[in-house]
Amino acid sequence: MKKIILLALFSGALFCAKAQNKIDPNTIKDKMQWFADAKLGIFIHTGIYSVNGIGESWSFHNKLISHPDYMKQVKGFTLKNYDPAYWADLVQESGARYSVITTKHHDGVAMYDTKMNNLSSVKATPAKRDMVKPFFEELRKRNIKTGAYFSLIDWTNKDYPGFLKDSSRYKIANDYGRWNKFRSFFQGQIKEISEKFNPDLWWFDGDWEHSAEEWESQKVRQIMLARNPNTIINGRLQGYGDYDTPEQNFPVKRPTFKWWELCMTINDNWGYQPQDQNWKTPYEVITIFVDAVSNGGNLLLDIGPKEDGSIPEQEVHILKELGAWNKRNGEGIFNTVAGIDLGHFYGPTTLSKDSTTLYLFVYGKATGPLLLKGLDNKIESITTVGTGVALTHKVVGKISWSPVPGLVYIDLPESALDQYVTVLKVKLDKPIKLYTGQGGLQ
Ligand code: FHN
Repeated sequence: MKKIILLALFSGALFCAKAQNKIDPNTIKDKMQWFADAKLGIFIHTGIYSVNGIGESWSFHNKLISHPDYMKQVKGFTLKNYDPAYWADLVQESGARYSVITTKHHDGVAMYDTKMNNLSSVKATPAKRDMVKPFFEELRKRNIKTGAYFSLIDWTNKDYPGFLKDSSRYKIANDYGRWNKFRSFFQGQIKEISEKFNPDLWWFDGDWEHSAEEWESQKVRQIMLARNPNTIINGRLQGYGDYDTPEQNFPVKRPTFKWWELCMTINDNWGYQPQDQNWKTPYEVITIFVDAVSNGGNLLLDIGPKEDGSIPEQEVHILKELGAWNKRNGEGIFNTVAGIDLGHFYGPTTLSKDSTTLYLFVYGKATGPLLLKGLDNKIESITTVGTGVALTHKVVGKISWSPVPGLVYIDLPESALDQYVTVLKVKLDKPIKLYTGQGGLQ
């Protein structure tokens, strides 16, 4: 019943990842450091669904198109303008430190040269190309970490129990041999991807259809770690992943997960759909990004290339604007940690790792005076990160005999504002000390 409700909720858009509960964060702390510092990744949904420009996998699962008609798209997948170096350049220009590409979505069509069956961009489409290999090579040349998205669900595979939304092929309990056959198949693909591409990060999807025991999640984790003990695994392996992945939904309160990443579409869909012109603006993307980082998370921003391998111009524009903003203001983002509570500053903040610098993020056209509360430090200087303008401030209401710090009002002239989000760098005399009491005499 639970499974039916979950599936009903799906239109391929909403999903909130389960907290990882089987992996002790202390045992993986070191390998997670690059991920914690990376802050931004670019997600790429590429697949045959871009031929008709329809929903990735879900369109046939939800019976918007028949499965045979959906699969006919393999014949139109040409990749004739696929330029992996350009893709990697674009990822780099956005400021992202990692990129995750779909090696296989729920439709079962591999985007690499799998030897486990013939359903791949290499064997089944006119592209006759492995997309993953050259992309990873180009990313590595640019020092960008590589991520492999892999769908555990494989609705096209004849040995996979699930198929259309209201029909399945069989029940595992009634045909364990068949399930075992599928398990050898998907685990074989995971071994292949490990051996061929050695991803820095694995991004599983679709674990909700079966339990950890059924997927053999623990064994799957070991397959990947045997090849690369440092590889990072997202939290969609029924409790055997390293970090959590809220999807499309923005956390309002700071998540309690140790490591997390918000995955989000750049318009309303994961893959290329020409009718979807509901692009998020650069301002929206940047504020969402800042929000995630200020709460200790990453943003994995998704794009959907066309069947010929070209990237829609609106996506290029947004990635470039994001990159230009990162170039101006990245000091307040990369290699920082989550900021202070909203009670101290009514906006997002981050801290340098030694917490002697506080970064304040000011959205839109707001100008000062901005208010900082409960800061029990001496301020050495305040400047804007992007434009390097020195700002003046005033401490108000400090009572000499009281331990309660005064209010800090910061002047922010309009001329110092960033086009999107302005970042202020507050240099402190020592690691940040905050007063969190209730005021008064205590
Ligand atoms: O069903 C998929 C969906 O198509 C898309 O791939 C997203 C990306 O996170 N994940 C799934 C649902 O959670």
